[in-house]
Amino acid sequence: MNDTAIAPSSERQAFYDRIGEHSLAPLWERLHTLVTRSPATPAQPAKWDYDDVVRPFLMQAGDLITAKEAERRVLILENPGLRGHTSITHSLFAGLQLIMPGEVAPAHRHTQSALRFIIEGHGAYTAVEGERTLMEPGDFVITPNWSWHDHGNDTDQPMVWLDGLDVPLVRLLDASFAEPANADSQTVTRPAGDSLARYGANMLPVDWQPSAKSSPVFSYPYTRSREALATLARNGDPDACHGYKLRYVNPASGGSAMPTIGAFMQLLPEAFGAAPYRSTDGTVFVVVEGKGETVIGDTTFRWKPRDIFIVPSWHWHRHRADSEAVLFSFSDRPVQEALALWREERGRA
Ligand code: 1HN
Repeated sequence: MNDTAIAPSSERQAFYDRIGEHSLAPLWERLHTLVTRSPATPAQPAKWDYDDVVRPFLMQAGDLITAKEAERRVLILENPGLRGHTSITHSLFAGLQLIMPGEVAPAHRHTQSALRFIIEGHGAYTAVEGERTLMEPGDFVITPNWSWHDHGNDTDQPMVWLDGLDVPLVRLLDASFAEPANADSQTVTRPAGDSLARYGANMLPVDWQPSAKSSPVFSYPYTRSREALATLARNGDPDACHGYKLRYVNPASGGSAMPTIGAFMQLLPEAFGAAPYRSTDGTVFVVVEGKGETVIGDTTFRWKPRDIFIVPSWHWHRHRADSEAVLFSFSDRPVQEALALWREERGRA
């Protein structure tokens, strides 16, 4: 596990060239980049300023192409260390999707799992398996893998949300299947709010057995998450690294809402300075409320509501809140936990 590669002698290089013609290669030239002492991701820390940079471009995209023509009008948040890979971390995709008034993003389904975190607009819908969910800023909405979904905006304002998908992970595993529906919009088969009442009231239908690994609740409204965090903040001390942090769960299993993506929401009290923290799951953060900064390695990223930033795997970082702040985040933590790979480390404040 040397850290430095030694240029091969011409005799060795000639050997590598000969074996290369037979689809063979010397592991000893590559071992040190594969089996590293700690994670060495090419992904870089980065921040996207929503109001001043991303939103204006998103609105320009709205003039260039319709949602129907694009199928999904999404600007990819591409990690500067992974250009051309359509990824924000090695395993995850993030993008911002715009639906203008009157538009529909046609129904389809795929083996990639998706989450939506609502950024702006009020009352456009995502339909999942025949049930529409109206979206408000701060809501967390899921589209489990292989579920039919379409989006529509019957309001008079643009609607924007963050899409988080396990697209790069599914690509790694060569397990992508997708299918368009035969109509743009799904027939509504269940009234809005049905799944939340059935599965999201800390109760489950008697005798119901889950048939999928994802949560039967499609929408986790911000009002509820925010209220829970506010109550926690009144009732006890914050965690030194996270403030008050909750994870979104599948009520049928206690696990993450979807098997491949974990999602979280945390409250940082006013003037809170977090202790340093790092973990192996590269994490995408969305600022919901408040202003502050996150120091990632040597770089300080100032943030405000609707900004998005990425902390790559195993990068020390610490959050500081000027005013009381709320951060949403997601990562591949459930995958790493299932495979016994996930690690974390806490530093001193
Ligand atoms: C997708 O199907 C959606 O359904 C959004 O809204 C973003 C990014 C990559 C691949 C598929 C959607 C996506 C996506």
